[in-house]
Amino acid sequence: MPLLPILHYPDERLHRVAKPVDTINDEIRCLVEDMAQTMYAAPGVGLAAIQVNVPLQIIVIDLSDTHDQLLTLINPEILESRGESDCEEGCLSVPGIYEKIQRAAWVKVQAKNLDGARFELEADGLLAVCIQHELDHLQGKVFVEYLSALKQRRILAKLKKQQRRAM
Ligand code: K1U
Ligand code: ZN
Repeated sequence: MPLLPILHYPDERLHRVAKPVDTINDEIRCLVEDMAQTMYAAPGVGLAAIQVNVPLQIIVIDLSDTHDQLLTLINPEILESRGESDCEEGCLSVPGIYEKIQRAAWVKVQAKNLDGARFELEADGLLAVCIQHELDHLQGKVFVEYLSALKQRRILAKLKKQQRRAM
């Protein structure tokens, strides 16, 4: 299973709006498998296809320690949301940056699974936060864009420094 390179903010390709998946075929199933392995190896608890340079509406999430609770959401849509939560978030495309972001505390989401069957899922806690974070990726939005302009400038400077050190 090849690990896929993850795009790093401020790469403009992270700002594309992902397109719906028309047909769930072997190519899509292979991509989902590679995304899952890439997420586990990073390590992370979620990954959107746009982060591996595929602008399609595909998300994988696994909050388990055992890496055996993979959730695949294809063409996901939030149907309902309630409440407020202030949770610290990270992002595999913004390495080393963790910030509190205000989101809905509870969401009901509809998506297709790998068999093409539609399902609904109700989530709270970290799963609700992760679903909203990944759905933002599908709209071309990265979590740091919720922060003030000053914080965003500081984050960009820190990322540039990290990138220079890695060269
Ligand atoms: O979208 C991403 O880049 C994945 C992101 C998901 C996420 C985490 C926390 C709040 C909102 C969204 C990550 O997985 S960041 C890494 C992380 O949270 C983690 C890493 C190792 C173990 C456990 C968590
Ligand atoms: Zn992210």
